[in-house]
Amino acid sequence: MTRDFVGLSVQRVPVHRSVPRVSVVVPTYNEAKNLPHVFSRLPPDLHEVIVVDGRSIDDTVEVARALRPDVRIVRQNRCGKGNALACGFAVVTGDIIVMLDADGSADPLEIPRYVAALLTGADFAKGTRFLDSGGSDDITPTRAWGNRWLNRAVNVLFGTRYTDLCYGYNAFWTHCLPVLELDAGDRRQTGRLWGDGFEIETIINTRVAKARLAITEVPSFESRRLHGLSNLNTWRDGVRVLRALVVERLNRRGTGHVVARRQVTGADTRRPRPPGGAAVLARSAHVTGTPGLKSA
Ligand SMILES: Nc1nc2c(ncn2[C@@H]2O[C@H](COP(=O)(O)OP(=O)(O)O)[C@@H](O)[C@H]2O)c(=O)[nH]1
Ligand SMILES: [Mg+2]
Repeated sequence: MTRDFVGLSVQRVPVHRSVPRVSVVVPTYNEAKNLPHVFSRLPPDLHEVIVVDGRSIDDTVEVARALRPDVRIVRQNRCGKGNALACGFAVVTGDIIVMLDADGSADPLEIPRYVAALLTGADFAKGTRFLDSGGSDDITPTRAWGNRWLNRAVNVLFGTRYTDLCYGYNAFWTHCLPVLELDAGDRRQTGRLWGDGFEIETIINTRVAKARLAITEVPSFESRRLHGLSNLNTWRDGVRVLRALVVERLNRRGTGHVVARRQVTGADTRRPRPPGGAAVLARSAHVTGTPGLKSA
C-alpha cells in the first residue's frame, strides 16, 4: 500500500520522454567494504550512478571505480551527509533522482518501486519502514522511539501524514529539485552549514510538504549496515532533526517555487486540496510494477 498526499501549487507540463533516465546519488564515507554488495544489486540501465565521497580514508573511491567504470565521482566541499547529497544533486543529468545509502541498508532492488510511484503520479516518492511490507533490521529501539515522536511532530506542524520522517531512501523528479533549495555552495567553503548533516532528510521532507508536492510513501525494508559503524549520533542528530522541524516551520524555504509537473497518463491519484485545509491524503493502489530503466 502506498499513501499519497497532494497539493495543487504545481503546474502540469508534458515531458516528452516515455522512459525516464534514473540517476542514483550515493553518499559515501568509508564504505569500501559495502559497495560491492550495494553495486551488485543496482538495476541495469540506470542513467548514471553518482558517488559523493566525504574524504573517505579507505578505498571507497577506488572500489567504486573498479566495480563500475562509468561511476561519476564527486568530492563534497564541506562535511556531512546533507552536504554530500546537495553536491550530488547539483550534478545530476537524469530525470529522476534516487537517494541511496552505501552501507547496504537500503536495497537497490527497490529502486523500480520508487520509479513506479513517480510514474504513477507522485512528485516525491518517500520511503517508509512503517507501512505494509516495510521494516527495519537496523533501527535501534531508541531511534525508533525518537522517530515516532519526531514523526508525530512533523505531522502536526506541517499537516502531513508521514509514517517515517527519518528515513533517507527517497526518489523524486529532478525538476522538483529547486523546491529543496539546497545549496552545494562555494567549493572553497569548508565550515558546516545548516542542512549539511543528518537533518537533511527532515529538511527535504518538510520542504516538499510546504511546496505541496504530490508525495507517495513507498514501503521499504532497511537491512542492517553490513560493515562499519553508523555515522549518526542518536541524541545529537535527533536534536538537529527537532531543530530542523522548528526552523523549517518558521522559514519559507520550499514555498516559493512553481514546479513543472510531469504530465502522467493513466490513473491519476491526485485529489484537490480543500480550501485552506491540510494536504489531502489518499491511498493509492499497490505499487508493484517494474518499469524499464533506460539509459539515454
Ligand atoms: N559523503 C558523505 N557521506 C556520508 C557522510 N556521513 C554519512 N554518509 C553516508 O550516508 C549514508 C548513511 O550514513 P550512516 O552512517 O549509515 O547513517 P545511518 O544510516 O543514519 O545510521 C552512508 O552511505 C554513509 O556512508 C558524510 O559526511 N559524507
Ligand atoms: Mg546506515
